[in-house]
Amino acid sequence: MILDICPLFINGSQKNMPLDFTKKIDEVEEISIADFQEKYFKPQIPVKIKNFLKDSPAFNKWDIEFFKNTMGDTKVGVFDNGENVLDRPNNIATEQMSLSGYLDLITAGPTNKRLFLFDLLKANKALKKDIIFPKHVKKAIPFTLFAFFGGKGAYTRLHRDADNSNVFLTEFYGEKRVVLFNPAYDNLLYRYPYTVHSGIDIDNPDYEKHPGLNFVKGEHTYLKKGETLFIPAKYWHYITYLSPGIGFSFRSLGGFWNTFSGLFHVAIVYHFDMLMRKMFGKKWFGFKTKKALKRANKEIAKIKV
Ligand SMILES: O=C(O)CCC(=O)C(=O)O
Repeated sequence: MILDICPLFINGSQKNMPLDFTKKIDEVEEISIADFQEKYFKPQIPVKIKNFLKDSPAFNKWDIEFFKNTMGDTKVGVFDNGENVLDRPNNIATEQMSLSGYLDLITAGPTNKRLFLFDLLKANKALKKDIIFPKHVKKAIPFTLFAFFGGKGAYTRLHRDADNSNVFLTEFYGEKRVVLFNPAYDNLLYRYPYTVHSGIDIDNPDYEKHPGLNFVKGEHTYLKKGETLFIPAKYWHYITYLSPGIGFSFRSLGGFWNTFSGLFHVAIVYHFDMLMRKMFGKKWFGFKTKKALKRANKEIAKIKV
């Protein structure tokens, strides 16, 4: 169990402190299959691998111009962090536009508009040949190639992935900061029940409202062109775009129980939550918020014993 008490709290000076995600994620230039399996995949420890996809044509090919020239007319769903962001499912876009129009927008200046889980292969099957899955990735899920685009200043709220798969997030253009938290912090990060996201503000935490954050420690890295981050199954992530960025992720199954509970979430829990949202609106969100607070308080009480 990784719960370990944050020293800021012990000193009694927790107010207005930034959240502790100061630990740096391990980085390697390249890694053998055996080392990756033993040091990172089996123990489920995050690692940044700088040249993981160096044999893939995409490594030197995918950038703003490439996407504009090859699929600029494709219609894409665009997300933002506007109203109700904490009570929104992550798969419903707020507006539609052409990919080329979107790329013009993010290169013109800062914007919080993002493409999230944009299904690259559905939009353009030919892209498949640009990616060669490294042999390190066992049980890769071959039909998922999700892209993430964002403008400078865009961010994704703190969440973990609903399908509980292992994620290999690779950046092709620009730079982003990625903050990760171990899945054991689920309650202390105030996950809304029936969802896989949290309402806490990582960059500006409110310790009075969310005292559980005193007990949470995260880790971080910066992802630049060509670099891949291995995010183990169920790890929480929070991503900020430091420049316009283009990345994508591929996935591998996260073990029997993770896969089963992930499928259960996607097939049942998600739809139950959507139904309750429709029926009870803000009241349902209020109920989930209270429940998240209760769970965190219970966890804090256990730690303090
Ligand atoms: O890079 C991004 O914009 C988001 C990535 C992400 O949230 C994910 O892989 O689940």
